[in-house]
Amino acid sequence: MSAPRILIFLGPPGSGKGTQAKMMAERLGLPHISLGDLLREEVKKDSPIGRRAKESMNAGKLVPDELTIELTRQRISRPDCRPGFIIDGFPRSAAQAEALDRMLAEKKLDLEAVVYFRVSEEETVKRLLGRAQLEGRADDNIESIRTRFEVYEKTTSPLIDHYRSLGKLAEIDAARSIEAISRDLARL
Ligand code: B4P
Repeated sequence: MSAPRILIFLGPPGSGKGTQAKMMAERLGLPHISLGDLLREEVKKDSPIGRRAKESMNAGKLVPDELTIELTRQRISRPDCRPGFIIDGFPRSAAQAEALDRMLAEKKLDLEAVVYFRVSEEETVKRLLGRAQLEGRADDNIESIRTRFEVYEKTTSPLIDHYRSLGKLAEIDAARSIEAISRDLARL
């Protein structure tokens, strides 16, 4: 049996990591784990996690690490993750990266690669404002988008160097069309 394939998709809000993670997961027959989607489900259910997460999410801030770490731990322990998984939106902080390292080590699993979606703030703001008109997501408004970008720069972007130093980083020019990016990813 081949080793489980574990891929992390990392990038600023609106970089297309969610879009591409979903497509690649379908192509490889692996589960796609989106922390944003998992959290939005909790909010919809009005669960204790959802109630704690809602305010931070709408404001574009990170929800507390302990919630996302617990959600991730539960999700990756499900049997469908045995052949591997593609995770987007986690880790988003040094504490989350350390927790994920520990979870993988406990399961004796190796991280295959971290795909970093490189794109400017200007381009992603345009995309997210476009999505706001189509889907009306509570956090797709200009204030929340700016905050999400600031949080990304300060707390999440240091993970790029961390994974680069581990030799795990694969960088992708995410300022192009969905199809062009998808073609590049298929060659990974
Ligand atoms: P997410 O749901 O992850 O939201 P996001 O960062 O904005 O990314 P999303 O996946 O939606 O966008 P994508 O790049 O696919 O998180 C939402 C909130 O949840 C966070 O702000 C935070 O509060 C909380 N949260 C989530 N994870 C957390 C964690 N680990 N710790 C703490 N808090 C956490 O881009 C999507 C848009 O761009 C789409 O509209 C798509 O159509 C468009 N698009 C994609 N590719 C494109 C392309 N190549 N060209 C043009 N448009 C494109």
